[in-house]
Amino acid sequence: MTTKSLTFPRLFPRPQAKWGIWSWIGTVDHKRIGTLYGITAFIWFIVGGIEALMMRAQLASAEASLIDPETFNQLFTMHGTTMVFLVIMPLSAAFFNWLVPLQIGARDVAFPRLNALSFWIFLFGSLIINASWLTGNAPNGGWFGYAPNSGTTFNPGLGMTYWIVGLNILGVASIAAGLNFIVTILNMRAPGMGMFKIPIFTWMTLITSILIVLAMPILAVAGIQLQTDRVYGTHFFNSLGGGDPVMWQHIFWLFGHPEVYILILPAMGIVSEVLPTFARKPLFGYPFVVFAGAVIGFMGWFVWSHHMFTVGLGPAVNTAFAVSTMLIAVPTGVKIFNWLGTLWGGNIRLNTPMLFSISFIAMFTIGGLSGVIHASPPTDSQQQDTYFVVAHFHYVLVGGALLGIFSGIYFWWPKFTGWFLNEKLGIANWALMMIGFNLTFVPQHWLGMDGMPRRIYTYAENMGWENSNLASSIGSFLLGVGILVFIINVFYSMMKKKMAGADPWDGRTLEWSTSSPPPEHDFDEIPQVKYRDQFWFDKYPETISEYYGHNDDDQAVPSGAQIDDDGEAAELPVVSGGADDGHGDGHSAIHLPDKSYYPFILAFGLAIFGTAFVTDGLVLFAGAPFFIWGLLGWSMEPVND
Ligand code: HEM
Ligand SMILES: [Cu+2]
Repeated sequence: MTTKSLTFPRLFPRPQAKWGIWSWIGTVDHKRIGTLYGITAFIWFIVGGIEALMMRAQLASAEASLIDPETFNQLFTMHGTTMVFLVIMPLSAAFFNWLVPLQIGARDVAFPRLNALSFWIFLFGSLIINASWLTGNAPNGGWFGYAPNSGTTFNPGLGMTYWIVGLNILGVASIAAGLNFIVTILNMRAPGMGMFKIPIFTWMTLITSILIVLAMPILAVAGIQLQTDRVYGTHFFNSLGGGDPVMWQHIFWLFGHPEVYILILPAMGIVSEVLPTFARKPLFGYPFVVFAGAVIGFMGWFVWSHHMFTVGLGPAVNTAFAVSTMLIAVPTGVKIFNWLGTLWGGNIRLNTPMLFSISFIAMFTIGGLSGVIHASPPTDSQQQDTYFVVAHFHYVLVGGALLGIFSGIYFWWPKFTGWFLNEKLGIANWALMMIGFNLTFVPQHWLGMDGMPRRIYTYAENMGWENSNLASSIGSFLLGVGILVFIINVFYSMMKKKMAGADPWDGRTLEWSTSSPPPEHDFDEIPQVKYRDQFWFDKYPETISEYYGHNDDDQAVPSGAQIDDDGEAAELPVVSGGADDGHGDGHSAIHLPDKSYYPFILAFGLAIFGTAFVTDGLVLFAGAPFFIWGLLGWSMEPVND
């Protein structure tokens, strides 16, 4: 008995166009979704950067009046929120999307339409938050929105509602993407690729995705509680109503500290791919780097109150969190030593991606060390809420995450596009960013030690902070020029188009075995994996014995065999490219997910729902048709129609 599957009437045909806007709106291709994340996040990086430069212009001299206090509050809130949720996270997602299927030998992620949905929800969420600028009501309560300041008593405007609604919508996008990558990495690896043959970047993607799926719901709960306090008069964080504003801090940092690892682990994965390639050595201590990443991800849940040493939780609690925070320096140190071990004795090529990766190690270590300094409650009680803290987190987020991401951009750009970014402009980009970055944030360490509070829109002339602030502001504009040189490099190289070929760097992992850019189906044949760095050993089989102490044929695996983690072989039909699949529909044996508009339509409906919270409840009804249409169309979308 055949089951008749329900179909939902198509209001317009499935997207077929290979190019043009409709091909992007209907795409479910992980590579295209990666590109969409990359371009969108880079545009927000420019916006977040301009917000930062406006603040630095205001702080370049004492008692300046370029920017009024309320606007300054909105600037640092939007800058912090933008850089964390609209720049570093989606730039990492751009790499996850582009690289994970290629690195594990798959043709796409596990849920391609869900992947598209994540991107569109992210886009609409980011537009909703930034639309607040147009209403003059941008969020102003800081990127961690402390209660009771973020409640309506002190903040009656819609700014913090934009913040909460926007972050909750972004949370949906991140959680959906996180689930997608966990399932993809656990289920879609090529035959033979056991867990300890997965490239490090993909491992860090897995750990980051698990953190995202666990941490984002916590922020969502806090956001909903704050929103009901703001709109429906509940008292979660209102002490007059029996609530507790300190509870907001606990809930926010329970999310917030794992969040910093969500920001840094992808960059650590990138650096762990770049260093071996340009040192021409396998990563030193691969298992230790994997375990250190997992331990960091795990211990990251037990340190959140180090953000609250001065709240008054008492010596016992402070001591416990001081110890857990200092302990987390150990797995971080293990990674740093393994990166240095990889460089040690290597045949080093100092090109742009390598310069960014080596700078990452140095700058991140500086940020890590200032972190260990204020992991001790007594010193933190002097540094809390000063520019020392601002310097610390910019060393780990700009010196760490951002420099790591730039290394990845220069490293995989030839794979994404088929052509190189210009090396000379690349070095200029790196040098300007490094000089600008250090000139911006080094002086902030001693400004903080000298008592300059963070988030002040100006300072008195007699404080003696002028020179350091002027240097810091000049540095930030130099950093801005560095980013400008990067943009020039992209357009200049696009004109020059110096072609790169499939494997321009003599890479080690599977993404370099495909063409540049890869074909839509990624691999003509699903790769067979026997070793970590399989592509390297495909190219240099003679080196296998050097690394594994045996020759290739000892461990020969029949082609097409499915290998589980213990290396046991099981017969599977060989999947090869091009052959007709016998459906008489001209489709080859390579099945690719079909394009679909429904993720876009569903995300659009959800976004309209969100705007109802900052406009009028009735707007919900405008979102409902799109939401229902998207949901039903998607769930009843036939395959290959
Ligand atoms: C690219 C150059 C950057 C410059 C020049 C810069 C500059 C600034 C400035 C001036 C502030 C306000 C400090 C205060 O008044 O307390 C700030 C705050 C902040 N920045 Fe950056 N920043 C940059 C990049 C980044 C990046 C890449 C991140 C990554 C996530 C980031 C995250 C933050 C956060 C979270 C805050 C705190 C906002 C708050 O107090 O609510 N910044 N930054
Ligand atoms: Cu923390």
